[in-house]
Amino acid sequence: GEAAGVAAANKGSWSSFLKYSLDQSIASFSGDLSSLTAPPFILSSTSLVEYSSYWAEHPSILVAPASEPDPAKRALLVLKWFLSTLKQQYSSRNEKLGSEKKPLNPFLGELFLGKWEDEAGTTELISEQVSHHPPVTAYTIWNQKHGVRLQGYNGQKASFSMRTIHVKQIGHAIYHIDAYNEDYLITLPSLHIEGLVYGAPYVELNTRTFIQSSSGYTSKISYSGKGWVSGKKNSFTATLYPEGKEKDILYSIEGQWNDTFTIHDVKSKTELDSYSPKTSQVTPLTIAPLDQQGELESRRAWRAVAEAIGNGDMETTGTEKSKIENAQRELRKQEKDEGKEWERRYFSRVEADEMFGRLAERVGYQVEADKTGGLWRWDEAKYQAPLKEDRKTEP
Ligand code: CLR
Repeated sequence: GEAAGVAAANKGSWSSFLKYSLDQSIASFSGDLSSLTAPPFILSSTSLVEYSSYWAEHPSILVAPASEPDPAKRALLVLKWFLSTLKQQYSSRNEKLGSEKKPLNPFLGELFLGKWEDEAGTTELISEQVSHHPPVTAYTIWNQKHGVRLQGYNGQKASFSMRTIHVKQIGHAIYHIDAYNEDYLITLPSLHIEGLVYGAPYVELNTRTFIQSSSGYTSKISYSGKGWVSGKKNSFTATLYPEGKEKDILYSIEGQWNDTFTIHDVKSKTELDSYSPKTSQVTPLTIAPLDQQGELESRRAWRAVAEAIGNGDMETTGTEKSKIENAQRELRKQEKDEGKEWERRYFSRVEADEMFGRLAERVGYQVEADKTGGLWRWDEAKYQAPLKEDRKTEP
């Protein structure tokens, strides 16, 4: 029947996609995932600039550390929040759409703005594409009531092996609590795409990441596909210890980041808490209606493309995409002629600051600013400044 036909067609596309990907890897693939040609049914109508919102779909878990007076427990709450975001970050598309998808490649200056309103008060999001070649997204998420701000940026570097796409994330996040003037440096996991040969790609995390606090605590999270403890996918183990004393573990967390994990107090050998991202409620993000969005806002800018993808109309998808790409090319040409550079709306390049440098050194984190067009930070002054006449980007 029709379904079998579709399946066969998909299989065809998959094998040619795989073959193409492998050819590319052999013929010096640049590592830029946006240059990958994926089969139509794997295209998402969501731009990568939207993915920053995965950091805060549980606002009350994000702000919880701000009301904890004990610094070690505070660091534990930051770790718990980080772990609670992983399911949203890495397996939500899989669950909602049936497989991992290839996001739209954001244009330079593309914005995604929104807020979450719930029992935690108002939590706000600004996400901006700060580089196109290579693609880099910067974001900040803050809650004024609780005095918490997250900011970060990331790009990806990809490579192929026989059946897998390996993705290294370049960038980091910083979580700040006003009340304690405390910073947490968060490093990002590497990942790979599994299930490609079955035409059902999904993300698996690997390697390890760190959360280093300015108050002197380190969290180390180790990811393993099929856990060595449980044999289940999406497994991890995490330990929290005073910096420099890796053997002196205070708390440990283990389980699956897309299922259940448990938190232990190692000294007293007690289970403190367990958490299941499956049963915890996410707060939906509110964004402005399309007609009230600025021209640089993602959903408005990509509207025609998203509609065409939704209709499975690849020809219109192509022409509408080209319109955006050509306009961008024209802009870059103009800037070049005028010897100017596109001014980022909310973020600026900085030299590494002292606090950040110290935290990075603690966990052996290397800033690869050359691979992300710079080290990007939220620019409060830009945020406060009135909009320029020619940049009516917001409602
Ligand atoms: C972006 C930053 C987020 C976490 C995150 C989750 C999934 C990643 C995505 C990042 C980058 C783009 C990504 C995606 C999974 C698949 C997709 C690597 C790191 C690539 C471009 C799609 C390749 C096409 C296959 C599905 C065939 O905080």
